[in-house]
Amino acid sequence: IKDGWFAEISETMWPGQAMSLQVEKVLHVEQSKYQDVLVFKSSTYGNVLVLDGCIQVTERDEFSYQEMITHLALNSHPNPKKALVIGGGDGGVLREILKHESIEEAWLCDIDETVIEVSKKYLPEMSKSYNDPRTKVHIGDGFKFLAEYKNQFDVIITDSSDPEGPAESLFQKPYFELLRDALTEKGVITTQAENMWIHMDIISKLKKDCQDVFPVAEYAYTMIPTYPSGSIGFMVCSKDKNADVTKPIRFDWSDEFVSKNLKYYNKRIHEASFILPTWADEKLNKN
Ligand code: AAT
Repeated sequence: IKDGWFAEISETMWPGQAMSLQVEKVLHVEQSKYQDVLVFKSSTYGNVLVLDGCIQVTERDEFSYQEMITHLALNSHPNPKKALVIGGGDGGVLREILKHESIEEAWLCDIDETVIEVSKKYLPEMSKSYNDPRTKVHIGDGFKFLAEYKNQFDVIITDSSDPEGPAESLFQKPYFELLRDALTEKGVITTQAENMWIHMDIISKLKKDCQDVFPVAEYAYTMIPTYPSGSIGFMVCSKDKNADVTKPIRFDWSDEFVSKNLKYYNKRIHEASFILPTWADEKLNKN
């Protein structure tokens, strides 16, 4: 933080550019066992959670990411009852999972208890789902956790930080094999899959690895002002070779429910999020 502004600088992950937010007040600074944790109140984006210098969520735009990573997966599954989040310590993805009536259990495994603690304190709209009786929390490394479960979850959402740091293993092929094996027969996954303007090489590799492991693997994206370059993508994969994840196969919500409970996701944006600009489409979908 310099002269009242936070700048998200990373020479390796987004060289030569940095999103800046004006800081009204620093709320929390801590070095946890795994990462630097910072929470500040910004002048126009609400409270902001930063890990190792990277913006994780702001109260103003978090819904566009959390709704999309969650509902792209859950609405691509015929009847999701048991869901798991890897990462996602702020609780936002849990909140979205619990909007589905079919859900009986929502599990979360984050490596860092500190993230959960500070979110309960400073991000109440995201962390409220920790009080839901369907929620089960496990603190630990997502990779190790997954290795212990076979044929257990209908949907698994990997809401992880970027591949530099504790989340590195969550971007590698052995992780996708663990995901596949932890899923039930028609299981679906989504993962945080970076930005097409700056990470095309990571995305191409992610897509290839996912296609080796899952019969269906597609890239979708959402707009979000406070992530690098203003958008972020997801890999959406299914174990069911006949599945078409680009269309919601199930959409239980009335127009009234949608306008009251969802701010970004709807049927049409589900379909639209898989349609890529020409250069990205050529790189990712036409080879
Ligand atoms: N909901 C959007 C916020 C995130 S949070 C990413 C979470 O992943 C953090 O809480 C971090 O503690 C957790 N995490 C990191 N590594 C692991 C691991 N190996 N196992 C389990 N949890 C882990 C995503 C932000 C995206 C940022 C884009 N630039």
